[in-house]
Amino acid sequence: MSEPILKIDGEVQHPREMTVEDFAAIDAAFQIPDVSQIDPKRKGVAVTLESVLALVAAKTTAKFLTLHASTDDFHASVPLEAVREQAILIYQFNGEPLPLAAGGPVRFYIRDFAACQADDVDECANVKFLDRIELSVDRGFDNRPTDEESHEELHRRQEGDAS
Ligand SMILES: Nc1nc2c(c(=O)[nH]1)N[C@H]1C(S)=C(S)[C@@H](COP(=O)(O)O)O[C@H]1N2
Ligand SMILES: [Mo]
Repeated sequence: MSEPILKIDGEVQHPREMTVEDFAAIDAAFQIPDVSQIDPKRKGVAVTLESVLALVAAKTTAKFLTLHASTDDFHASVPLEAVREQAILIYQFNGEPLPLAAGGPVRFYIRDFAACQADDVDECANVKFLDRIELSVDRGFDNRPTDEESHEELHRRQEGDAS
């Protein structure tokens, strides 16, 4: 069995940690076998957020979803209702865990994201290196850039990392 790659906790009945095998074991009805069909810039296999929320039995009191990437200390908190049906978790590519270069081992992806900073649920909320999903009553920690300058700087830094 491999290491857990994602922890889900907070307003859920069954907090848990998931391995890549746990993702792969989710029913085929909730798997997206080829994410490039949704967005040609993305690749890999995903499951719906909804299917993972069902596994942990999210409480009805859960109103916010906070996405934590401890690797680079990036966090986004979004209203659960706004992403519930849209979000997927990309976890695999070519039979291997999703590579870091693609935002792995787990990448949060909202199918209909708004332009950066245009909305609460924007492209910036597509958190890479996701290692924890926290459900909560109130909005959680969020350090997405709030102005154009810091946003550009973040993108410059990411491009620097990638090269
Ligand atoms: N962990 C982490 N996730 C992140 C970021 C980041 O800096 N760290 N940047 C965000 C921003 S601002 C954007 S616009 C998208 C960009 O995704 P892309 O590089 O795959 O196009 O990732 C988001 N997810
Ligand atoms: Mo962004």
